[in-house]
Amino acid sequence: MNKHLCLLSIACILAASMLARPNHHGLIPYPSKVVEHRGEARLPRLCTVSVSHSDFAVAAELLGERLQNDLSLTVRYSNKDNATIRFLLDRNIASPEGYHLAITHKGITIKASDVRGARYGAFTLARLMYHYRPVGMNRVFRLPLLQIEDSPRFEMRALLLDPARNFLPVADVEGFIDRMSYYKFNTLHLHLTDDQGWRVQIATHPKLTEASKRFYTANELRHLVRYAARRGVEIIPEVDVPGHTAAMLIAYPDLRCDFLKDSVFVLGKTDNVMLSAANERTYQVLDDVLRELANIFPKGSRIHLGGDESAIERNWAKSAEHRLLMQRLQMDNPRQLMAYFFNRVLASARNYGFRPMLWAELDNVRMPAQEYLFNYPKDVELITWRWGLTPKCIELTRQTGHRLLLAPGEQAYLDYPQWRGDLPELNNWGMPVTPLQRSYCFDLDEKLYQAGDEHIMGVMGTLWAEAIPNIHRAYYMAYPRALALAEMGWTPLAQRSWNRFCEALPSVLHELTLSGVPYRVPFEVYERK
Ligand code: TNX
Repeated sequence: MNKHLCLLSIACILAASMLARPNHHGLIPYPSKVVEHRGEARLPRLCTVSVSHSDFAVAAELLGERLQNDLSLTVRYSNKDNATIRFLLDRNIASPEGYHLAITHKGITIKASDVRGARYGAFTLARLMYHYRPVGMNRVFRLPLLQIEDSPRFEMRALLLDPARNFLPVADVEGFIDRMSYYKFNTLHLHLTDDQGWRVQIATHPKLTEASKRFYTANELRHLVRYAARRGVEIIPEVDVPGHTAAMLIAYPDLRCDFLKDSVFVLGKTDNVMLSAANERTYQVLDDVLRELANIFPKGSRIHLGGDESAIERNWAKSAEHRLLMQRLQMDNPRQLMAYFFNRVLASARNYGFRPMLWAELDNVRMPAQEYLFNYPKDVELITWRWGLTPKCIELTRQTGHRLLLAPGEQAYLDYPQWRGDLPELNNWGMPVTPLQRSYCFDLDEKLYQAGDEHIMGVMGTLWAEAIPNIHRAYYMAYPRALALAEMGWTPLAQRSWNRFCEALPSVLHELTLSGVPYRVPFEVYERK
């Protein structure tokens, strides 16, 4: 064969195989739409960045921080039209979290209608630049010519941290927020109170934090709220009542359901005590707590008020004061007192401008679960979590019209081990193993959503911390499974692909390694073929 013809056919085969290979571009969560053109754009090591709208300055700064810190590029902010990377306002982009990213020979543009979208465009670009970073002696950045149109599938992508069980210093929470926002999570649920500790200082009831060595002051939380907001993350504080309240009851024993008032219990060991629903002081203290929290969190913020795992049969059901209250309210079942209790506490929350959330509890936690524990008011957003009950919760809320966040035990409980014999090695009560593939595929395998399931708000991964002593373990348990949940929450169903996700993973893991973020190496991903 003629030498030229031979070279040409090799080139054609190579080009064809490159085009045929589905290219993930190292992107997790994968965007709604990626169009690749032939060719590449070269970027100078001194990048200029401009914004057409002052609101987008924060997106440009966050991009600059990533490029300088992770990729050693020099970034200059400019107001010229010929900057290498330009953020442009485009009011036609319908989703406030959506963006268009174009990499062309003439430079890079990120268009959005809102700072939220501009920020996500910046994060996608930072991820792409990391994936295509020059290696070895070559110092030139070459990016494929791409056009990305992207917006989230669900409005809420959340992770939960549990400083109540094991306290996390402010700086640790900041680092965690940086990382999660980069993967397009927009909500951090902070579980601030539980049996093991009350972690927010309340000026009107100082004893709440007396038993804790460490807790957040109001100013520290204010700082965290601002810090998170700059990165597009809303913090949802949780004050878990009327169960999970041992720490509160150690501080104020008079709030305790009368049945157990005289018995001694050990902080951290007892998880079945409850607040009294019959004592007016309970409502007064909770009102004070909510008023003070309203001074920390912006008006209109969400607040989570718990409602999970209340041992009603062991407490309210056996207590004389609660039996009297039931008589007065003409109730025949102590579980109905939950509606009474929460109607009062929710009234305080609303009064201070909060949007309330609760854990979805069903009256029969063994299948088949038919009813709610009580009729939740319509403005309460619910989180489904119990093993086996997510489909039921979706079905019930489809009927009642409640908005529902998905945190299925089978998929999103990031405190459970990622593989047989893996961490956590302490306080492991026989937790079910939840591998990465389950975190990625559970909702697809179970066909969790139907067309028109507008009431589903999104997804949340929970890092319950009974067995997570510090932030390093929190990262290890979260990653890479949080990436699977990030993609569940962001990427449209039609684009979800376990194989593509696995192919993009090494690039993201590399970045986590270089950033010093611990994670579990998912060896099974490499064995899957
Ligand atoms: C159940 S999930 C709880 C948490 C525990 C977790 C342990 C939920 C609403 N309540 O208090 O930490 O299980 O996996």
